[in-house]
Amino acid sequence: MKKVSLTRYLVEEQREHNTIPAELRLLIEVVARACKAISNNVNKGALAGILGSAGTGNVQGEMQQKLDVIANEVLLEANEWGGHLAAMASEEMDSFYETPNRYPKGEYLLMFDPLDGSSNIDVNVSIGTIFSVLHMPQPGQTVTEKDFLQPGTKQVAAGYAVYGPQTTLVLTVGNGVQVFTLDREAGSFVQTASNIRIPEDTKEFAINMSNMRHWAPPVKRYIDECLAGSEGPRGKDFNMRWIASMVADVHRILTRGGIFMYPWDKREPGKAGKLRLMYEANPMSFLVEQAGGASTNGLQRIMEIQPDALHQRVAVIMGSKNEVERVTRYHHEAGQS
Ligand code: P6P
Repeated sequence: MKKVSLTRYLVEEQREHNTIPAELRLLIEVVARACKAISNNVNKGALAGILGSAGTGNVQGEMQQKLDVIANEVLLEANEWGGHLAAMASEEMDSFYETPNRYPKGEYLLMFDPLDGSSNIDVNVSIGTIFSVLHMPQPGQTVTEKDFLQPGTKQVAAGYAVYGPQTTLVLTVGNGVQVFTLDREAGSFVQTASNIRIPEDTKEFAINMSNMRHWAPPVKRYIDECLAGSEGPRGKDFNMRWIASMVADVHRILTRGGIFMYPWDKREPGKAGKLRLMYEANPMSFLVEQAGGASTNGLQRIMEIQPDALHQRVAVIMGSKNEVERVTRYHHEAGQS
């Protein structure tokens, strides 16, 4: 594969498919540079005294890690001055952050989970940054939360960086899924895979099994069948993986197939699920669908859900198409509401 930098990919994609206007290209390059800076911080870890709790909580009611706060700051500072954004929203912030009046406002909205999988930071397990890009409905107007509340089908770009053995950026602008690996010597992301595809079938499922007693029947039925293996109704043995870092689990699925599930459970019946729709489920769903996979909340395509709140949560079932369709079918058969 010829060495194609992220910048060259974006320029050539714009030239050939007109999918990446200059402002969007700038946005993606700025986010990529911010992910490089976050990667450098993550890699320092204890050496820089940035592990452990920040001693503050976020809107999710979660204890923030020092690196959560650092990653959030890096993304805000990198993006606020470029003139490509009207506003940003983050898992770590109660409300959105409008581009300050001292800078020009752009036509895009950027949402992100600055550091997903924080419980893995102190134990040196892969974590990542997830981002989603929407058009500002009325550029130039004062931004309101309502401007963010667009279904996932309206995303113009989505991606994540996974900070693992390699630092990898996975991106879609609606024309397939492209993978870039950080070349630390050159300090740039280089394309290492193009138009990746998720196998429609799999033998690998990802779910937190300790929640089994809380699941709705269709999820229990599906997992029981996987556990029954070749002697059971599926006629094949399954393997299980759970990294407790959505970015790492979804990256594995984009790389070799699988199904990722964080379903609704009865502990918090009022909450649709644990994961957040706008900056976790929607961007990951865009990537998964662009790679030939499927993504539902058990009943409907996640990207068709009309959001009603910035931090709303959603049940997530995504990955290999035939497996996601099976779980979704089980929900419909159960008349699961
Ligand atoms: P549990 C990380 O906190 C996260 O939001 C996702 O990245 C991950 O898939 C999930 O929560 C893990 O949740 O309940 O297994 O710790």
